[in-house]
Amino acid sequence: MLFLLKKTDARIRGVTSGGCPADCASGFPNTGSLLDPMPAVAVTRVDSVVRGILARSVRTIPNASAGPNPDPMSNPAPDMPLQPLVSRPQTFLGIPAATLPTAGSAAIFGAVHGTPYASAPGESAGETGPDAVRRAITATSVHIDHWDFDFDGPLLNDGRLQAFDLGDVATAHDDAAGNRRNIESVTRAVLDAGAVPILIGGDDSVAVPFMRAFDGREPIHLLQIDAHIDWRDEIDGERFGYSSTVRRASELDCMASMTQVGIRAVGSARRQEVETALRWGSRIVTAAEARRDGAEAVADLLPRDLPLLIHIDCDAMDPSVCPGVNARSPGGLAFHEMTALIGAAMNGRRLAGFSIVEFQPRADVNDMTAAVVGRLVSHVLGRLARKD
Ligand SMILES: [Mn+2]
Repeated sequence: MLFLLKKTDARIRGVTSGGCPADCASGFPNTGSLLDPMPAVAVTRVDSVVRGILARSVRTIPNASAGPNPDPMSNPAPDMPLQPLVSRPQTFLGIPAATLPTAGSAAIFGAVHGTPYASAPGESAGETGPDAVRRAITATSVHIDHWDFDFDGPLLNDGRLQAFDLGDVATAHDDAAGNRRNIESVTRAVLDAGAVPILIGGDDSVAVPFMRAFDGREPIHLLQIDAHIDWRDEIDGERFGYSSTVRRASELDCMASMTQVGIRAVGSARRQEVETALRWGSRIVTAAEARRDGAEAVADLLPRDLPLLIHIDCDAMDPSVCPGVNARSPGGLAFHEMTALIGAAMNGRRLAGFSIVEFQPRADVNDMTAAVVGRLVSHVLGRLARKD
């Protein structure tokens, strides 16, 4: 019954989490038995396992906060049942909604909140990133079964790929521990179902629990495409914020190796972060190098014997392509350079998961970024639909 904790509970559990050496060693607060790694189960058992998680997660909120309620997720109405997944009025490209994907399918879900820095402003009322992407891509692509000229056929290859929209992970601006718990839990459930998780953020901190969900499984290679390396151990004491995503990923047992592409200009990294990343074994490919050498050459740097986790920060792309980000950095990748890199990376490699983060709707210009994010996710679907 404690799966989705509200603010007060989360604070209490955060304070009392010091007595959990295993969890504290990994830097995560004690999240209780529900976050214990789920046992390996046969696919036929997955459905009941996930349903069990969902059933245990339903929780009644006895008291709603007083005052204005711009965000129903952070201030639920009295007695509103909460689950880790919240269905949305529109699905991505009109694909079926589901709470449990089938084996071999692609499972798209949004996560609006992760671990905000204390200095970060709360989100403004209005459309969230995942919903803006759903609306923009569905409006511009019209019908998913129409001819897609990027793939010389319908996007999902006449049903070769099943894709589902799980809705959004239940998150709240001021419940970072709960957000991490829910994002990891939903991602683990998707992986247990044998589906490929596709996450739409949210800022880059939503990828911390997303990547953690891959731990305890097979070794993977991380392809991070970003203007920034995100190797800070902490900022103002926060270790799970958007500048620490790759640092936290590097600490996972499953993270065998990584390549960071599109890096440029100045971010949160100082000399010590660069040295730490290189000492760990990260291969850093700057935006200038990626442009000079091309997508195929960059993809050739990736191992062929490891499943690939592709993680994109929208600021990897040029602001003229993706203006809707918090940190616009000139000199980024063009759209066709990004799709070429995704395609070359997925060619001959199994995709373990995909995440795209840092789309900020209030900084967008006429839905440009929303459409680009939607189309990049579509490219991943199109590639998955054309695997052997
Ligand atoms: Mn970035």
